[in-house]
Amino acid sequence: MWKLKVAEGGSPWLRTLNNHVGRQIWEFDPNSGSPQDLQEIESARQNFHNNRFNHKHSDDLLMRIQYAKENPMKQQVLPKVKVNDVEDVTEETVTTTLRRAIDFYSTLQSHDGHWPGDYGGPMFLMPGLVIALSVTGALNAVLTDEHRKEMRRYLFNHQNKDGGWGLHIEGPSTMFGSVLCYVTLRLLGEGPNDGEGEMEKGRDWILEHGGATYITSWGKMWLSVLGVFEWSGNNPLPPEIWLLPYMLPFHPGRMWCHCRMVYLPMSYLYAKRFVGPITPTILSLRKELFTVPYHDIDWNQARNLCAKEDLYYPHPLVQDILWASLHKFVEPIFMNWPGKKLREKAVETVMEHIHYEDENTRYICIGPVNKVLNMLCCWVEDPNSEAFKLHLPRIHDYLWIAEDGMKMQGYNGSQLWDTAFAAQAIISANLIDEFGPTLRKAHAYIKNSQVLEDCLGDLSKWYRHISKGAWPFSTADHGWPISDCTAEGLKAVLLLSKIAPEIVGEPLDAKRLYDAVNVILSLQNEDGGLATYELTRSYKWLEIINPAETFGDIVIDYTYVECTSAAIQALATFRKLYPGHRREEIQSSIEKAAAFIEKIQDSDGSWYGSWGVCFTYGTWFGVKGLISAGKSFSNCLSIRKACEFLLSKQLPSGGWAESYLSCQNKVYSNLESNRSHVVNTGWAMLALIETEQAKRDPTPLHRAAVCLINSQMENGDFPQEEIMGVFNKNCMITYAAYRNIFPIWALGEYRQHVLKAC
Ligand code: LAN
Repeated sequence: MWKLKVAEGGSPWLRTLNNHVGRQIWEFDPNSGSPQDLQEIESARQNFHNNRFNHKHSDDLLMRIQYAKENPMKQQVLPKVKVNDVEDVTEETVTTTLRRAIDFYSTLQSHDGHWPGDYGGPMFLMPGLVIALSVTGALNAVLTDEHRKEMRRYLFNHQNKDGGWGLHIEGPSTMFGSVLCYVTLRLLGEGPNDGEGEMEKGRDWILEHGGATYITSWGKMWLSVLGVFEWSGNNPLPPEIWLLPYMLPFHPGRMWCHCRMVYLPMSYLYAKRFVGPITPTILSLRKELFTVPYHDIDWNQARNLCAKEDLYYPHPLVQDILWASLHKFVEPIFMNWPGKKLREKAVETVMEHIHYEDENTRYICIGPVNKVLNMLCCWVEDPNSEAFKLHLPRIHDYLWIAEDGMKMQGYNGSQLWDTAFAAQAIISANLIDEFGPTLRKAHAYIKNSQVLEDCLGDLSKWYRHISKGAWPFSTADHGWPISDCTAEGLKAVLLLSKIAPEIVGEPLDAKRLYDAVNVILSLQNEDGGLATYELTRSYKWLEIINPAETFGDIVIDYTYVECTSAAIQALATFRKLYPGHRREEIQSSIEKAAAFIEKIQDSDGSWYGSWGVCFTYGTWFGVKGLISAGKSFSNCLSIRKACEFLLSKQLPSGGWAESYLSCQNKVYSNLESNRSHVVNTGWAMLALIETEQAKRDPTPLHRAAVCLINSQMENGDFPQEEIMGVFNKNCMITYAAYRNIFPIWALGEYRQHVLKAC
């Protein structure tokens, strides 16, 4: 049976700062699992498969099955509450719902205090891993038969009815998703005509849409590495860009860290024109993926082809001119003497940056894309290198298994983020005595995950911001500091510090709080807003050189309502407890941030959320930021407009439900069928409660509460509905913990601030 292991090492090649706190790894143990366990898992898999076209999101059941055995509920499960209308919503019904919800959610907490969970969603990540491992010959050594079987299960489960695969689990078929998933299945041992026609259907989709020459630029790069595409069919990624002076606005050091970190190893592979071994499978793929014989393909034309299904951010003409000139005139210089000398130097510099990133993240790397690219580069540099060996065990940090199969996640988890939210949600319910032990463990996790040191060496040489005092999104070993993770981490520890230490443990040292405040202040931009990991270092117009057709807004680190609001909330909470520390700076930072938030509000009263779906998420942050800055419904027009906006979107059922299409199209869209979604309902409720809606008219809140109470399942869990996370405007990502956190948080606030106040 598959077993989730938390906070364990197990390989001499693993490095850690804190005994692997937060690390989550799945291992297959053929000898464990009673026949009943195995039967339960098997039926979960069957159910998923049977309903896969209606319910595309898995329910994270393997973890739930395991944890139900390991951490049984302490109390007898209270009977489920059912309310027929707003009259039935009493303090008692809400309290019972909350008890059931937190009791259940506590059983999902692991011994190190965090809540493990699925962070899958995107479909283009596992292909990178499988391609990188294939070309290095390590595939079968790193991934067991069971891993590969579960990966195939996942890919088949997420094949769309039309035969193709999407960019993410809920998306329509794209060339990027289809070609990469098809190729991955082939590398995992599936024959071109195996199964019951699935492979054939996949191939048909690809060929009917023009064949693999129409894949996006990232796909072209992967296929070139694998040997089923020519490097001359790629637009140039010259590593020499790293040698240019930082002064230039397009210097990679000024780009968004994710963009910089992904194009860094890509430029190495491009410069080397690295191609893996040409095996019979590769030769066969060259026949399977294209509409014309491989040797007749016009590679120069292929550089700019892209299927219309994939085109979210079409290249502007200037970009195509730029790539064409680099391709025709500049590349030949670097490929031949004496330009070649400069290329060698550039490649060396790029490799230094790769090693720096690997070392400073203990080989986890900032994300799943640069993780596998860096690993491949280390192998290309030296197949016997220590660096490559250090990379291998960290692959497992990215893999997750649920009833839909094994997936590669968008990060090495969302540990800190979920734990910081969960702690705030549970505190809001004000049932501290009952759930003290849960909060104590969560507190420990948050304290253990703060980043205590800056990265090594001269930070500016490596284009790194300070990290000391920050919180990461996942684990301290990952270690990249993030503005709003720091803010949410700080908020959580500050709230916990107000509870008796006998219950929740000792509070964090003030010095460490000051460090966190320092990080937040250091991340505020001139315009008052905060971006994700660093300051905004260049201009919006740089987006014209974004070569990734499927992603929007990736070139620089933009300012976001979420990050800015979280910073205000954290600073305002801190100020109440430590009024003397950096008083004026904090005051002016909050004012500037609040002004920024007001400025970026849409005219309809909403805020666009970039990292959650979408206007309900952004508006929750917008409102909460302004209120934390001291504004209120009566003195702030922005807040009044926001309320009006949210109320106008409430569904007849009493809930809210936003579709991922809101993110792509930047227009509020309900989910089909007008059902409500527990997570959107939670966000909208939280925002409205914040504005003291209860004093004006509590009915919308009562109706929303009915909706959440009735959604709760028999065991206290909440249902997993549509995917609720997003990045780069167009790609969805799973936040498996949100289904528990936000109903708890919203009902908790509702109980305290609506029912008790009414
Ligand atoms: C994340 C995850 C966390 C997220 C929040 C902290 C929630 C957000 O408020 C700020 C942005 C941030 C840090 C974020 C940015 C984009 C990430 C890193 C991700 C969504 C996780 C995966 C994604 C990354 C870019 C995926 C890899 C794909 C590429 C296009 C490089």
